[in-house]
Amino acid sequence: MIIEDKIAEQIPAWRERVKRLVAEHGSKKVCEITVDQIFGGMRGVHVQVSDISYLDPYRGILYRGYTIPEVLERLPKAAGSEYPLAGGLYYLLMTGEIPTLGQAQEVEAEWKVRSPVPGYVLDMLDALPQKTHPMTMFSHAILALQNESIFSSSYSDGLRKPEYWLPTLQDSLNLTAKLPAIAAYIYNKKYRNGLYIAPDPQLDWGANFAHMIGRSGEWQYEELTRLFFILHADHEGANVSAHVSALVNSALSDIYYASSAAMNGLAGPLHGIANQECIRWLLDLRAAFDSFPTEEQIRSYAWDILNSGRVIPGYGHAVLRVTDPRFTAQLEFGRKYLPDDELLRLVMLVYDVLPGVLSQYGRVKNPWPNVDAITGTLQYAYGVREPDFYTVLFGVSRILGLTTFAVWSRALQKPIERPKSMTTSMLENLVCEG
Ligand code: HAX
Repeated sequence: MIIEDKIAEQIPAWRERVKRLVAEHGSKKVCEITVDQIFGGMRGVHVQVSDISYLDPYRGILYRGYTIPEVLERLPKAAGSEYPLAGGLYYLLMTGEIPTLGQAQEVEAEWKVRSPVPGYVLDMLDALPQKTHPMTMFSHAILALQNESIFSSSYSDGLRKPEYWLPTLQDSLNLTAKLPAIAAYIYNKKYRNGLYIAPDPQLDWGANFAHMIGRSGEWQYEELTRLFFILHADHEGANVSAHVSALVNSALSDIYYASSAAMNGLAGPLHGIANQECIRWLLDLRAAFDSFPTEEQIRSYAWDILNSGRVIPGYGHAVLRVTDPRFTAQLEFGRKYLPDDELLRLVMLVYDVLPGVLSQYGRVKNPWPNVDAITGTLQYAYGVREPDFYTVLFGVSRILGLTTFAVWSRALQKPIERPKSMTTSMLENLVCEG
């Protein structure tokens, strides 16, 4: 398998590089930590090393050093499509190299073989109450697959540490292969009376999701799905879902445990669920006025929200200090295919108005839109009008990055994470002594 061969080839040099860095510079300080940071969500504290992706405050996410426009341009495309194959992206994340079309297709072919979802997972989903949130269903489905973990069974059989990464890669391929079908099953069960559509072996990973929710042949929606899955795949190693996944993995829990836990973090309104909050916010904004709102009306609507102490979803970011390039990529898609869509026009008008309001508000460090400010609008325009579901799509994509990180953590034999906590009195005493 090409990804496995490539990683095996790269491991000795990486192990040597990390070993040398730690041996020669192990006691060097990377950053100081202040009381502010301890109480302030550890902002800016470097706690993780990830070579899979890096979030640059001004260039946005870099997958293996490539910006979003570079990734969209350089990765091999599905036949007749403007957007990359997710298989090619997985190859890039895993190996750091831009694949050929053949290599991207090989990953897609691996996924097809591994894609069938066991019946017990579907039965388990069927047994959940209908009102269960799609993210809860998604997390359950991933966890239900845990009994299939090759890493866990190999570990029990005495797997050696240098080989931990191999079954982790197998688990990663097995899990990621099934994600579009799991997501489609959840969508159909919840919103389409349990409609079942088998995957189409002719279609790629991204387009197959579109097909399985009944969008067969809807070319633009297939394109949107491909774009969506590329844009959400990773956001460096220390955001909530990435950090949760890394932490759980560090205990040598397998990919299924770690990914399910990560999805529980992604389900928070300050993280992935923001995409469902955004579309609701936009629909509420539209509904608040009889006709399409003016700039002045949007401004006053936004101030009312801020003055009542609520956040405006889709704006702001802990790291980014510019418009999120993932927002821009989707805006370009919308401008091209949905120029007359009313909600998209509203997204654009809000984009004209809100950064000014948030800057004037003064507290927000980044007044620009993040990825979530538009994702729901595009889904909505193509008839996927169930906001609760949007974060599942985010999760399908994000697990590509999380599993890559896990494979490399095992390859580099990272230890269990165990930082240290302290009491408030200890901190008070320490500050007084200082
Ligand atoms: N609306 C209102 N207030 C906001 C705001 C927004 N969009 N963004 C930040 N603020 C407020 C913060 O709540 C904070 O207020 P307090 O001083 O009362 O604590 C203050 O401005 C400073 O915050 P910050 O340093 O600029 O931002 P944080 O790093 O603390 O938070 C968030 C980053 C993304 C959580 C924040 O901007 C936010 O809540 N945005 C809206 C929700 C959202 O879009 N989340 C999705 C982010 C992308 C993501 O992870 N997707 O999965």
